[in-house]
Amino acid sequence: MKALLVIDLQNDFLPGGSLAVPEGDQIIPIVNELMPEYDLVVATQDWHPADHGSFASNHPGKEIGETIDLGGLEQILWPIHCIQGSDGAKFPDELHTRRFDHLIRKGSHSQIDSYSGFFDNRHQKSTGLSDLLKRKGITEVHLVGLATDYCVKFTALDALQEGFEVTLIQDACRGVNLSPNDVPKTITQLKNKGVKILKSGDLLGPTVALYRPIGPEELTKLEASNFTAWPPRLPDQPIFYPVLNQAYAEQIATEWNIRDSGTGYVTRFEVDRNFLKPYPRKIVGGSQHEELWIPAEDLEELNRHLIGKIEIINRFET
Ligand code: VGL
Ligand code: ZN
Repeated sequence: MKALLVIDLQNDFLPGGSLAVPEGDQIIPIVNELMPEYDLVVATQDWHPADHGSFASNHPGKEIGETIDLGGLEQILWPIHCIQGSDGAKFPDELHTRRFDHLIRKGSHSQIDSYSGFFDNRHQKSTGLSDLLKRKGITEVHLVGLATDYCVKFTALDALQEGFEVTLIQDACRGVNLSPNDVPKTITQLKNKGVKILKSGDLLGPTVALYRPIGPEELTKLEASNFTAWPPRLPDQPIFYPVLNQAYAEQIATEWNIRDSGTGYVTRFEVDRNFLKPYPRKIVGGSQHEELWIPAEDLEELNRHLIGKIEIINRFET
């Protein structure tokens, strides 16, 4: 079983934030696309009290970027960031946070920093992440988020030590680069320790499986195309909404199609992933409810990008 660990993808680390990681915002759509592929998604959140020892402003006379001794450990001083409950500590609106199964907060003790999602920097207090993953049967973790050269790096190292197979998804991470080559150095160091370095394209297949609930009338039209094309939308249906989860399609088929026509069917079809990239994905209702919004006028183009036939995978009746 595989888990995706989404590290510190918080407003303060994004462009415009107090500790902005260059291009940090560019990873958000990639993380959104990756999350549905995993058995478990765990997010970490840097979560500091106002008097945190990693803030330069809490050490009069010290500057951001300087190093001090904090309780016997070397500590880099940062701008004020990710204060508990602040907007800067929140996740950006575009991130599909309803895909998170668990949230781990770290850095809450004022006298010790916590870069890793597993342990504080002294390696004394556990966040519970390792036990949680093991309890869920996870043997492999994939890492995305911010920042490559700090929190992602130390989370990866602890994950190895905890016995997980570890992969870093390079295009879904960005680093601070306090010194110009910190990110490439981090990547080399992690690779040498046994972390696999991949790109999101290596993990996301060439197609996306989509699901759509239908009633008997639409089934007849699908049959007429030998299950190779979606019929044109009606004038009052400006958008075609396939969904990304089988469970959600089944719920709609039972709640709506049965009520309207006595029978509901669930279809599954595969579409070229690149073709779907520009269309917005919307999370509606609960965490299972991810829809793709395709304008009716693009439906023929969608039909040209179907890979294989439209299948009927389920039938529901009253
Ligand atoms: C981080 C610096 C300070 C990180 C957190 O998320 O990488 N970096 N606090
Ligand atoms: Zn921090």
